[in-house]
Amino acid sequence: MITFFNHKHVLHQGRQEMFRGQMVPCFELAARADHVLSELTGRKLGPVQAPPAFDDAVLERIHTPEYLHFLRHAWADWVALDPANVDRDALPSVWPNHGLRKDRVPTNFAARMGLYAFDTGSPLTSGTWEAAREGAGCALAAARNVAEGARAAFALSRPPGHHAGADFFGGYCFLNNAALAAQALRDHGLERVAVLDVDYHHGNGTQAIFYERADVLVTSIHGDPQTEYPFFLGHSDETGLGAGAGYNFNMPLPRGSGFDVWREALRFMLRRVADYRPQALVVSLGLDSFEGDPISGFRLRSPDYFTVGGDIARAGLPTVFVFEGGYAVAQLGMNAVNVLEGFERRAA
Ligand code: SP5
Ligand code: ZN
Repeated sequence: MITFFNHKHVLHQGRQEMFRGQMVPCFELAARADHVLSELTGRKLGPVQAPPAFDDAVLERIHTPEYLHFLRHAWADWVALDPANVDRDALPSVWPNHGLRKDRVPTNFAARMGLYAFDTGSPLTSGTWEAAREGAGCALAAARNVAEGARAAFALSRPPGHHAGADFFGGYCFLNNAALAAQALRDHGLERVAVLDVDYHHGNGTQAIFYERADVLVTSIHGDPQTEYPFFLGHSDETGLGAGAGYNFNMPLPRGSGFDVWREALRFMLRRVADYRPQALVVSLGLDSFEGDPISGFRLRSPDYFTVGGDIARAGLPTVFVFEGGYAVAQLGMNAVNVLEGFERRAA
């Protein structure tokens, strides 16, 4: 399969995120994407290309113009606040929750950071917009490739996307690449698209974006939000709303779950996908379900990822893989490519 690689990913390199009241080094490192790329190349998975140019207007298919405006200008605004900020990443410190108003956009930059963010773990840097924008281009290119008849394509990019909503960032995510891919498939004329999110963390952004829509089914397997990030969404009783009622499925699993339990959940979700009769599948491919992941709690082993890829291939759907989380950097390339190779073997 073809891979669209975001060469600009290095422009986004957060320094620190907040954890238990302290600043700790970011887990979402530039080396992540490079390891996957070198493994892909070494194992000859297929051609690797840069995504073609695209018009920013397509981002508004998923994100609000106000939020995009904020992201595009955030770094300049941050530095305007204090010239010394060029050497500091931007993080929010105040949020309009608990009865505070969200209907006015403050001019104060720190306040606008809080309006558009939901955590203190997602530093915004000088190159965040450019990196995220090019990553969106990878997702759009992969979707187009699949809409034009490819069996599968891979969008290899960072920062990841599935925690980002129409008008918010968080969880290391700024633009929702998987949602952009699903929407692009719709806009290329496919009537029903399914999303399968296998990242350890619930894809709250993707769920929120499609929650009231029947044309994109969202399914997710993840750590139980009672104990796992992002905590405030991802329960099994979230099944969609309005026109979207019945088109959202969550399978939270306890921390410590191994591949036997996880694979049962995958099979359950693939049945929901099959029942929906989609014309294409978007996989939010997080590898943080790995036993060695430093911030997660499932126990999948490296060879299990071949099986994951094979199971997904047996759905028989044109498939866009979108890279998400996974923080065991040394094994990340192997685990990601095991999924893709497992898929290709079964799909052939
Ligand atoms: C895309 C994605 O996987 N985003 C995940 C964001 C998780 N952010 C919260 C991380 C909490 C870190 N916990 C550190 C535990 C250290 N032992
Ligand atoms: Zn994750």
